[in-house]
Amino acid sequence: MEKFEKPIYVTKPFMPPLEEFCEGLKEVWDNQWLTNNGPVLRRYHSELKKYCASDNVCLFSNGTLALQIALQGMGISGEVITTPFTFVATTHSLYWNKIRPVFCDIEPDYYTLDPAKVEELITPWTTAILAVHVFGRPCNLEALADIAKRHNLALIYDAAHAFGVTVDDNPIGQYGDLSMFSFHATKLYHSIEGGMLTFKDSGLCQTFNYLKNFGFKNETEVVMPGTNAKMNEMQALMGSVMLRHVDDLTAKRTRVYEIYRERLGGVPGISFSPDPEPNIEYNYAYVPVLIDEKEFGMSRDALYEKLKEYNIFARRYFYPLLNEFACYQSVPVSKPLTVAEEVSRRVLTLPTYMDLGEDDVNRICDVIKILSE
Ligand code: T4K
Repeated sequence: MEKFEKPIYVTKPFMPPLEEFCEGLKEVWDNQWLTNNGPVLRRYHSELKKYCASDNVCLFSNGTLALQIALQGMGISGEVITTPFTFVATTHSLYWNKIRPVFCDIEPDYYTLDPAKVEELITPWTTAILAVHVFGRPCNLEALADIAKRHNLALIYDAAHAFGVTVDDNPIGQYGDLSMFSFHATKLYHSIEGGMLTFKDSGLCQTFNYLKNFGFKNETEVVMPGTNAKMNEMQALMGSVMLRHVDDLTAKRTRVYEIYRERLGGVPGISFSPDPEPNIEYNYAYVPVLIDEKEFGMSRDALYEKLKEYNIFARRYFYPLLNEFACYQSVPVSKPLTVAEEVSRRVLTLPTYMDLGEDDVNRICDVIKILSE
């Protein structure tokens, strides 16, 4: 089996038609306005409000700062129950707010926070649950909302992967008190870099706007020690142009996922998550599979390395678990993280992106099948 001529990465950003972007660039040039709540950003903001069916939408330079500011603006402190199976930025946002992460295990089907294990971790210092719709799969929304309500905790979702996902026809950002979306270049939908918060309490809007703009109320008044986390006009332009393509992007990733499922679903030692419930619209942003070393005949790590020989660069999202990183090793883990450890050891995220041809997806499957024999 020939190796791919060019590297196949886990993802590639979608570049919208250059004419569409250039048309917008002309406007930016004419405006001579590049950042600080410019006209393109204001228009994009309105487009997103409509898309998210929410009045409470706030834009940021990236998802990490959006989440950091969300926690600060909501006054979250003490301890927060969260997942170790996510990108480091989730926990870093707690750290930057001097909040102690309390790592809780995940459930085995969709790898999201396991509500059955949350309650036993609540202490008098717990102020919030920070759950992640990892790979765009919605958390157990009802169970987490019930726990948060009974214990008077804020419920915050890291929805970095979940743009475009709906539950009962509601955009996913409408669940919980607040959700953060990442518009990083590697995401299904992007604004080069970017982040968005959607939230229930409209009173937070003003606070977030202060926090992302140095705390300025006007030219002479600074009402809080904010930072600089503003989205600029180029990002807003890219985001706005990309919105026109989001349905096609999702359709393509759905098709890619289907091919992987069809071709690899029956291979011994490779497993996929169960299909979503009928009330959920996925975005199929990622293609995570679990490798069972015994059945597949090769460990996840061996497969990951072997694929590189074919110029296929899959990723081990999310390995290691966050509590295993040097900077979080001192965080005590009071309950076993059995499922998270197992999933993190076995997960492999396969390439998916708009420009990945169906022939290439089939070829990746052929390589994996050959390696399994
Ligand atoms: N919460 C969660 C759950 C997240 O997953 C993330 C980000 C955040 C919070 C924070 O949001 P942001 O602050 O980023 O908005 C990537 C992304 O950089 C990161 O945004 C993302 N999660 C994470 C899951 O993936 P890396 O370290 O894997 O990126 P990198 O540079 O290795 O890119 C992956 C592949 O994409 C490369 O092998 C090649 C390809 N690529 C990448 C870029 C940037 C391109 O082809 N072109 C490009 O421009 O983290």
